Amino acid sequence: MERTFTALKPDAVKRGLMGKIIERFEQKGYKIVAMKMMNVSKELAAKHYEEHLGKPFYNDLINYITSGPVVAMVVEGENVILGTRHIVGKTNPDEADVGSIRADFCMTKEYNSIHASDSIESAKREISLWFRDDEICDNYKTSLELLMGV
Ligand code: 3AN
Repeated sequence: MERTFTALKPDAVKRGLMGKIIERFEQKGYKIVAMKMMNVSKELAAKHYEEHLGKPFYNDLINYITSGPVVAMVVEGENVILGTRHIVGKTNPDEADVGSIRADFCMTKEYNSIHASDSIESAKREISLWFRDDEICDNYKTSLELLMGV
């Protein structure tokens, strides 16, 4: 089963949106196989956002993601990488589809509440960057898995 990495950013934590956002993944039927609240070091932030090094918003991005707690998650499900990008919505909340997290909860692309991997390669890279293997808790079945007999 495919896995993706997602992280609730400090604005989502501070605004009390954690439950509402996590609920969307649960109600979709995805399986949360890892989750932790953490303060992000500058080193981890730099590795995570290495593709943006040199861009005008890079320093603000690093300062922001390290400014308060983040809730990092690994989510599992069929086509979960693409599905999660749809649930999250476009980077710019003004362009995100209504019903997506960024359209419904966010006003700016700087404070856009959530990160989600954009490809199989970045999901693999980000999961291993943020989680150790023994932090993955896939030793349970969701009700949907039981229904589907998987
Ligand atoms: P996404 O999170 O939608 O995959 P990326 O990977 O292009 O977007 O950008 C990473 C993060 O950098 C975004 N979530 C957003 O917080 C920030 N960002 C991206 N583009 C801009 C921009 N033009 N101005 C300010 N911040 C930006």
